[in-house]
Amino acid sequence: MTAKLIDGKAIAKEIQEELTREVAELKEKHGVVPGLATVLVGDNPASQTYVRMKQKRSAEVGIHSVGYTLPGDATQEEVEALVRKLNADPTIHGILVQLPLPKHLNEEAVLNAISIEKDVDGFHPINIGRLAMKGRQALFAPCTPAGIIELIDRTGIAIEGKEAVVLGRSNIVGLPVSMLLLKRNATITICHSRTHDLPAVTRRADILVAAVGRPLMVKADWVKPGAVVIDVGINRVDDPSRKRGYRLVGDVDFEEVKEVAGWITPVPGGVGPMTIAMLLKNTVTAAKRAAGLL
Ligand code: NAP
Ligand code: L37
Repeated sequence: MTAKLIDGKAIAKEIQEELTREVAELKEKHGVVPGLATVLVGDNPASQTYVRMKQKRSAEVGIHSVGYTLPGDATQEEVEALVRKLNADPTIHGILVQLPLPKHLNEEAVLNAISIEKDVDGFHPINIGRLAMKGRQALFAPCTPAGIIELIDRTGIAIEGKEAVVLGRSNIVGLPVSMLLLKRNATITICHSRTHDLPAVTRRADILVAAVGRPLMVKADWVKPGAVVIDVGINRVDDPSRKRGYRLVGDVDFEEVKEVAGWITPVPGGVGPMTIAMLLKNTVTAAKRAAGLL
């Protein structure tokens, strides 16, 4: 292996330790306990796992966490009523509605209902709009994209002036991570399912972010020697030898690409844990703002 490993699990742990100290101090000095409400609609197994992990990590750092689960056939009005209730609850500083929502619900209207001061997922249209515009500050950056930037920063890799190629343009990863990289003065290329000759485009990247949801798609000859490769993909592939019957693989063929890249994130243990760490960080920020401490 020539690439150095970017250990997302270890970096996330470091952030959680910082937050644990900060939360203890907030409580001691100001009597403030950050509160996070998670809202899960339906029974998507991956979403259930992530929400459970978010609640567990919240509790570990001292965040008061309250989980709401609504049935898969919940109505638009029921979901929005819950959001409005949480908007009005002073013990809750952050509201996370886990996506995707069941098909019959209007995601845009639900996200729009979240108070922007409590939008710790950063998906409210005002927060996304500010993220996209020059000279504006979003109150929160979306967790996975923010986690990617934090991973790069904490590894000591410069972003400014670099060629960054993002594979994927989704609302939750590809698009917002592109906007964050642009804000940090990288030169951005965004690829998607209609891009011609993907390997030729990705080979230009100094920083390559893969967020497509296609197991092991990025091969060694897609990568410029020495590039920083960030693998966002979390794909379950059948594996009867595992207790749970599947294993997780990224969008990058790690075994091949690690021989070419300069830096690489693993799956699991890369971007995933950072998504949760940034949610906790955003929740603490929300609580500090609500208490007038920021
Ligand atoms: P998504 O909404 O399905 O978007 C996938 C994007 O990839 C789309 O822009 C799509 O293009 C593009 N794409 C799909 N197949 C392609 C192909 N063959 N060639 C080129 N582009 C292609 O997915 P997402 O929500 O962004 O998630 C992407 C991956 O990241 C998934 O594996 C997901 O599980 C994972 N994820 C991880 C975390 C984490 O914390 N680590 C968080 C969120 C998501 P079009 O726009 O043209 O359709
Ligand atoms: N903030 N994140 C936010 N809001 C949403 O609406 N859907 C969504 C979202 N996505 C999300 O939570 N993704 C996610 C993905 C992976 C992890 C956490 C969150 C994660 O921690 N993955 C571990 C492995 C977990 C496992 O064993 O299943 C990892 O090491 O990658």
